[in-house]
Amino acid sequence: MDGGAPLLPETNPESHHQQRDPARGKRRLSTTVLPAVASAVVLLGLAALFLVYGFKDGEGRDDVAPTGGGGRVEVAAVASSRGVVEGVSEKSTTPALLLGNGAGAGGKLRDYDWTNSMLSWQRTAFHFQPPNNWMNDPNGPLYYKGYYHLFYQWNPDSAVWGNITWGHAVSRDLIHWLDLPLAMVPDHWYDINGVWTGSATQLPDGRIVMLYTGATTESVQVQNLAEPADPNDPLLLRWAKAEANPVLVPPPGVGLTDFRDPTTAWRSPADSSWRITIGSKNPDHAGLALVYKTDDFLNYDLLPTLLHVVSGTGMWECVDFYPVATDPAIQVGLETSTPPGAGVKHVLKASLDDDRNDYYAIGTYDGEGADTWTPDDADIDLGIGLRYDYGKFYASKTFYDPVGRRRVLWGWIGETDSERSDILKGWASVQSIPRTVLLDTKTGSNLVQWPVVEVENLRMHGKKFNDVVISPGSVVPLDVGKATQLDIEAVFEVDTLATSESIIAETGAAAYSCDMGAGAVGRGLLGPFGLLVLADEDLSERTAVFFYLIRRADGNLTTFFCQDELRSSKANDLVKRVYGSLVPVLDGENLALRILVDHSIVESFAQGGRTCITSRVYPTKAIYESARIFLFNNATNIQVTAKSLKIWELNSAYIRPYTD
Ligand code: DQQ
Repeated sequence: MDGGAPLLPETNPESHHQQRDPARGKRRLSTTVLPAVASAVVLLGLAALFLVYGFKDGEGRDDVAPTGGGGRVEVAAVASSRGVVEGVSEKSTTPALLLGNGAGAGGKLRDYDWTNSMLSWQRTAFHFQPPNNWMNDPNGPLYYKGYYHLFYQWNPDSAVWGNITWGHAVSRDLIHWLDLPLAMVPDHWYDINGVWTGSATQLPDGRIVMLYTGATTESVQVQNLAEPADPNDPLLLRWAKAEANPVLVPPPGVGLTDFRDPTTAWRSPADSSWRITIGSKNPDHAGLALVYKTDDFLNYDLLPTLLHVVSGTGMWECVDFYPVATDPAIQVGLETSTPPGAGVKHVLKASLDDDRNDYYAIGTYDGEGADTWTPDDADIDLGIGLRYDYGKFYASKTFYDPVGRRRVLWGWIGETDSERSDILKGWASVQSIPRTVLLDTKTGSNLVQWPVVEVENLRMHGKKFNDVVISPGSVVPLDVGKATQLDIEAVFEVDTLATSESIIAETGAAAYSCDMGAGAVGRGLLGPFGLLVLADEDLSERTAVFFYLIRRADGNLTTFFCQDELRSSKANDLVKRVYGSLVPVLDGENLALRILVDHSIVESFAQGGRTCITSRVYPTKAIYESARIFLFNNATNIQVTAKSLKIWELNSAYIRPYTD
């Protein structure tokens, strides 16, 4: 395999650390565009086949009854979800839809008349998606013999959660993917109700151990071990489950369905044996992380102390634990076993089942003593403070990439529509763009996430705008041509005269949050302003990405970064929210944001990735050639200038099924 022609287009991350000039984007056509054009042809062919034959599930049942391009589509068979009865609340939209604007008087959803062309447009072009059906958590990411491997929770039978198996895809560059045959299926008593989430550990001798949660015949959550059946195969096509499985069962005092998602192992700095942590909760509803010690990944000792526990946070799913460098001169990721000490902090992350958000905190790991972790700031402890992403982003996982010397994060972007719509379109969920994660050494108190540099290889023609003035109450159209696959970088300057002289302090930052009031159509003294993406010509649909400043009583500014989906679609059978949070802005910094638009995904990064927001949106009009972008300023007392605006059209990635 190694000596043959590459299966996938290759790019070298080392050559892309420079900021690119959008005007020069076209030059890369010969190296990256042509394979991607070929893939687009394959994808279009596949899409045409889907439209003609519908999406078949594993048993050949039609999940979609397609009509002609503009006709309404109907659900032929309603697959029911098994998540809740099996201990996983996999789809959080239903209750929210019933409470929100989608519900009629009797709590019945008003279904939108989705057409095939609207639904087909929603499929993304450069975010990873399997060919069809339901996907959730990213699992066991790793780099092996020239390939990045991504496994994912997948239902082979339908577009709703259930029958969970491990899908598997490989890439040379984290952007272009070959979707491989299933890595693991539920076929033993210890995982017959699902091959659930797990993580990979690469041992010093190159051996890979994969630990994952299995749901047993009785739906008890146990931990299992699997290894590549052929370590010489760089694609790692076949996996062998250990004879000894399950290698861990819920310990006394831990609920039988509250014991899941083992982490990548790290080496104890004290005795060189391995440690893993597994999420759970206690009877008082405190979320917690158990720590196990192992030498051989078959036998484990539960340590008497918890890695960490936080009251009121409920079940911790998909815990992740990794080191980050504190030295500004070291802008690389750290290998998972990097010991604590000078220049190293540890990040603890948990996915909170209660609210389906990913929280993290930065702190110190005591590896020499009790194997505990302590947050730097108890006020923003895990689950009550910072989040990776303030939009739709869950069950994420990182891995250390030894080639790029970086830590890479993936998250599951779920749907915010109804299960009926997921069945109509035949698929559900997307993985986020892979993001590098570093400690923000300027603030010292948060992470920064940024799309992996290889995304920039997809940049085609770009446009630059400088010094665009956006007066209070105005909307400025930006002529960029096709606006459904974009990479946008914007730097804003706010007229400081106005902010310092004519503004009396608003009631204070505590009085504002992104989701209060009218979102992007509200009018404050110093916000909102930013961009409208996936907007149609007359702005009847648009998704707003914006800043909102508040002058505090002490005269200083507090900055919020928000994303407003309330007017993103005419359809009502959707959850539409205004997401967002505070973003630190240091002295002398301009306001900066980056937005990736990929059909129905808007993934945004403020101030270099200090605060991130991802939306899954469902426009009905602002699609295909009708999608536009605009600048807007709804603040009453500031003039905003887009100092620099770079907008690239992004090519489609090469994501296709593998054939032997
Ligand atoms: N998804 C998996 C579980 C995990 C949950 C099941 C998080 O292992 O806790 O599909 O989304």
